Amino acid sequence: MSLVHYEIRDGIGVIRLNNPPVNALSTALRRDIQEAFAAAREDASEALLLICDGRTFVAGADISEFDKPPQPPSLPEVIEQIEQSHKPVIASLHGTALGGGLELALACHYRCGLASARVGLPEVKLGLLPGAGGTQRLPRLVGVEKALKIISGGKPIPAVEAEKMGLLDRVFDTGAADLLPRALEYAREIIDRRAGPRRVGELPAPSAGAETFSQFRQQLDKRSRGQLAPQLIVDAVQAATEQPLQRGLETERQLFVQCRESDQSHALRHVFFAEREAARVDGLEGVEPRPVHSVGIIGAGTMGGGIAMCFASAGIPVTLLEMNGEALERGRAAIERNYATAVRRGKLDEVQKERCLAAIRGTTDYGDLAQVDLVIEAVFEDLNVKREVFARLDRTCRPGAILASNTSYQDLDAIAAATARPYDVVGLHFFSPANIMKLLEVVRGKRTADDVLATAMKLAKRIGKMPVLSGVCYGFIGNRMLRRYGSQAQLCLIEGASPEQVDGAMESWGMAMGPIAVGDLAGLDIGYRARQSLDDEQKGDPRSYCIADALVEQGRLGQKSGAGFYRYDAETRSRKPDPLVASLIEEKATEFDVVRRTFTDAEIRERLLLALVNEGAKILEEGIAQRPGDIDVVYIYGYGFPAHRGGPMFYADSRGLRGVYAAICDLQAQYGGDCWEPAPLLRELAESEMTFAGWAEGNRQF
Ligand code: 3H9
Repeated sequence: MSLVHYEIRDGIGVIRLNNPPVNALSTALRRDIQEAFAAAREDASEALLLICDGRTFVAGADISEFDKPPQPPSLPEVIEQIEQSHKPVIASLHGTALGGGLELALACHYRCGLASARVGLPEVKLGLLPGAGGTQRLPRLVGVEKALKIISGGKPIPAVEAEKMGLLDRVFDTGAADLLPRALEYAREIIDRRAGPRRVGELPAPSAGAETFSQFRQQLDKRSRGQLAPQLIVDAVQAATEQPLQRGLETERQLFVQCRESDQSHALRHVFFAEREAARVDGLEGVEPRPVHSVGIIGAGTMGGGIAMCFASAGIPVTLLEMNGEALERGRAAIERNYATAVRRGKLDEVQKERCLAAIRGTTDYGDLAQVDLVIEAVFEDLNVKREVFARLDRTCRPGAILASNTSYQDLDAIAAATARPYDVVGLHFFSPANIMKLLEVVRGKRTADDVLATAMKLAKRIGKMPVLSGVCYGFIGNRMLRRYGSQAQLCLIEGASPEQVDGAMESWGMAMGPIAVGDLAGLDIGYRARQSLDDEQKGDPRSYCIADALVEQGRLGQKSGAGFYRYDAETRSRKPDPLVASLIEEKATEFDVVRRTFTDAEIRERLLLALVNEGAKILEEGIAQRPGDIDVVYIYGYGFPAHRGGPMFYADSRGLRGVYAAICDLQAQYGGDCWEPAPLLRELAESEMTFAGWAEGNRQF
């Protein structure tokens, strides 16, 4: 059956695309579009209208086809055919016209659409550049500077803004049902005006001085350090100013293929699909989630306040509970400050801010939680305190309410056991600052009910989070791996590297922030306090925390106290190495009989990254994570792992598990310890020349 329906309405040939879910330009769709335009060429229609069924206009090329051999017709061929049509062609947009979808619209002679539509060229987020004329046509239409911004930023823009810059010709402020009649009227107007085809490709080449490009490249160097696509985007747009259309299109094609074949694009495409997959819990298909109309949050500290903001911003009323009025007031003031910052940064307007604040009601009375649909506990990280809270919730909340804990380390099953309804208990591990960070670990206890889990996954999306399922273990997926990573960073220090070398080695590789600086940012007292509740075995190798403990005992808690591993400038918060810390590290090395040596950056990276991979393999094998891609999503969204490297498990797969396993065995021989005990799954996959991804796929089929 054809994916394109064609009919003539009042002299206008209506070409309707229907390729759910997002009308991606698969081979079959490209072929059917080509056939429809060929059929329309000689018929009685006076103009052609390109429109889509379903929730959106075309969302781009079909990303899943990029790893397969290309099949004709190519998108540039289809686009050329449309642009050359001798009848005027009008694109009619709704939803999102993205990537190849916007390029298709740019091949049309006129563009109209709903005011609610958004348009963009997000290829850069996949490590690509627009490969079907976007880098050549967009600057001809909107100028070089705007085009550079749109293409290298990848962020879709609203239709109204697009109209202002001449990217859209007509915007309709109506609902989706009226799009077709309004677009037909617009097409009729074009016929009556005898406006004829207006080809973007025939507009004069855009102009810009060499300086525009060099300045933009410099900005990109800072913003997207180490990434290929943004730089090649500038090359492609520059070609539009220097070459005639056909040559420019060839240049764009070459650069597109270079990007498509790059490791970075493979990694980013993996992340695209992993993000979507992570939101699915195997075995929960068809389970009906519980309705959630109201939420209670216990604890108005940094975490509780941030969580309250997530729900309030999504329009879900929140009851925020604290022990006393003073704590509640402090929490409320912090929330107000955060919303005020969002307004200052243009993310919210005053009306939205007031609406959000009005959605949060403070209380000190547990009774006010009796009727809410979901309660999230965000109190002090102590098992007994949390169990008391849950016992109380059990007595207070209505039957069927979901009881969630935001714990980052405690045993969720032990918390659930404090209630008579462990099946209603789930972990919702938000990351700090909770109103900003996208990651949400949804923790499934031994007895969590399926519909509770389904509710948590769905709700996460509603509040704009990226949910990933985790089983119960110390630290769940992210913090369990972080512990290994952080320990290795500390061991590198005591063995001879400086804090700035460790951070520099990871940041130059692409991590958003090095591990030592992250510790200072989070506050060294947090780990210190957490260690107080552990026995020596749980604490691990004392060499991996003795320096941090000593710093805390000197009152150096990190950024918040002006000093931790680094010294911080009070105003700019920029970090500076501190000779006192260098001496402290040496002292500790002497105390623990460690002979210090020099490190290369590569050695530091090897230890830190392989520590993540080995622990990740254990997590996978134990079934704590559903899939390797889930672990990648956790690390990218929660811990600043560079998306263009695909996450730790993708990194290991791309490097080859045989080599990874051999390197971990070498580290084990050199350093010993639990961290380097190779994960049995890793050994098995290395020996059978497999990848984590291949193993996960096989498991699923099995
Ligand atoms: C490109 O166009 C290159 C050209 O310049 C040159 C070519 C020569 N392909 O996100 P959702 C699937 S590069 C294949 O959950 P939403 C997605 O995997 C492309 N599949 O929905 C999911 O499948 P499943 C440039 C795609 O409503 C389902 O659709 N375009 C594609 O939250 C629903 O997706 C982009 O980068 C695709 N292009 O958001 C746009 N897009 O249900 C990428 C989606 O099995 N897409 N799927 O998991 C998006 O940003 C969002 O999907 C969109 C809808 C905003 C459209």
